[in-house]
Amino acid sequence: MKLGTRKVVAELHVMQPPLPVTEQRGCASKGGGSNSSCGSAAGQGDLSPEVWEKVKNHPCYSEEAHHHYARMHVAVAPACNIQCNYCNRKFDCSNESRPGVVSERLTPEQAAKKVLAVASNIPQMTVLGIAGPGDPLANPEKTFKTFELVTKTAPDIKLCLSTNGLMLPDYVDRIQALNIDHVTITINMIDPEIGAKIYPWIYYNKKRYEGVEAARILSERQLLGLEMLTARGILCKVNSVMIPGVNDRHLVEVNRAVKSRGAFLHNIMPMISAPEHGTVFGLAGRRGPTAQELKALQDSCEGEMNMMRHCRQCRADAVGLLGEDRSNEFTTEKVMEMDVHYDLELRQAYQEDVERRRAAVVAARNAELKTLAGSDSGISILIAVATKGSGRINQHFGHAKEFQVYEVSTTGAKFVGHRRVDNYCQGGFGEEESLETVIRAINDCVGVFISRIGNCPREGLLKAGIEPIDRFALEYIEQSAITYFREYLERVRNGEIEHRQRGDADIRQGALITT
Ligand code: CLF
Ligand code: SF4
Repeated sequence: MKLGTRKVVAELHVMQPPLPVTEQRGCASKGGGSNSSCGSAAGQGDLSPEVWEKVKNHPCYSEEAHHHYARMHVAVAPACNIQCNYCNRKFDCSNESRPGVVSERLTPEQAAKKVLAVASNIPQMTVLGIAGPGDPLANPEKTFKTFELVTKTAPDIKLCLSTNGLMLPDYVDRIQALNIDHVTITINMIDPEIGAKIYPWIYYNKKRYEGVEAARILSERQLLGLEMLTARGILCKVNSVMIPGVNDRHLVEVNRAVKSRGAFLHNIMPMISAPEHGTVFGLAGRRGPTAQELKALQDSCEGEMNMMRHCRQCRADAVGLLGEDRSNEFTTEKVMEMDVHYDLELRQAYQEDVERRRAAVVAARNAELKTLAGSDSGISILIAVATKGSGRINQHFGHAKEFQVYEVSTTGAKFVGHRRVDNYCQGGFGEEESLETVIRAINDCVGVFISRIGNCPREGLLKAGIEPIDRFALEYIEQSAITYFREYLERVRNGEIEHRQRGDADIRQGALITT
């Protein structure tokens, strides 16, 4: 944006009124959570050495790590023992990215071979997760057999499990014995009346339960499982799906309940509910939250415990950095033909190099942050960033399938979310329709950082009041964001721009990724 002497109107993102705070159920931490900072953004200094060792290269448990390290899922668990009204498991859909969707189901043996193949080709892949497409603990033998096989052949890979929690108390000992150090439980309610609106039925102890009774059993089992795991020192993350009009306000209570039981991290995710997904909520026209509704809820819970904001609601067969999907490179057919050489030393050497690059990102951010020392301003802005990883602004506007969103203030640049989009440049041409969806997705941001951008989208963004910023191409994200913010404050102070509220933004409900 050319500034000159022209007065430019910059807008502040909409600040929602805080959600009402309900009565606290007790917050005696069992050691999992910390209020010191956003847990997923917490650095080494915020955590005990033991916990840091567990999270430092886990892309979901550490926001900082997610720029550098990858995870993979293997889809060995097809069956589920409950029904969620936002779920419809689907197969053979390679360009749809949301939980429950996979292209292939694998046997434990196929899965173990796939893990070795991916680990050999992507040395920064540090975590194997089993997350479906059904519930891993409704398929315990396949799940645990897979973990056993991987532990034998690739001992450096962290094991991670994601479950609805119904069967969790029965398998805690087995989880501990297998050194599964990270467990996610999806907890959407602690009030069975609300649960009855989310779960039509569960299947438990060879019996089908419905309504409030089903939700009560599920909730009791989830909270018991969480307590048993945290008592054993296993890091637990709680995922909650934000369903406007059903559990949105209630999730503040859920947050307190899981914090008091020692959960390390709380991940409140937007419900994905397009009618074409065929879910009960989607077909009924129930909408997911807007970007600012989600952020307001996450912000209101942040004082209580560490919040995760970088979840990508992955497929059950996702491979790669969060936000990228390389599963098509590792289909069963391709994996079975691969000549796999698992080289532990090579992986470790690569990861040492990743750590050096990561330390450089942090050092650059901290140095830049010092330039804001003494700045006294209540202003904060949101910016969007196109990145392919490594903490750098290294993606062309037209190629971005998602934008990472940072909140920047005098305290620094904080990752607060991501917005999935249809990439603007398709087949070498810009798509007007795609530009509109991009603008709607980052409408609450004052600017978008990209490595390059064409004239047409540049003009479209400017018209929408979003500044395209390509002068930090290939630089570090947080360092550049702080530099930009310092200059932004100067422009506000000298009257070049006026700082005021921007509107809300869309969360892409279709959640489609084009190949
Ligand atoms: Fe997979 Fe989940 Fe483990 Fe991560 S995903 S089992 S904790 S390795 Fe991560 Fe994906 Fe969000 Fe899950 S971004 S959906 S939180
Ligand atoms: Fe779907 Fe998971 Fe719910 Fe089962 S627990 S119905 S797989 S979202």
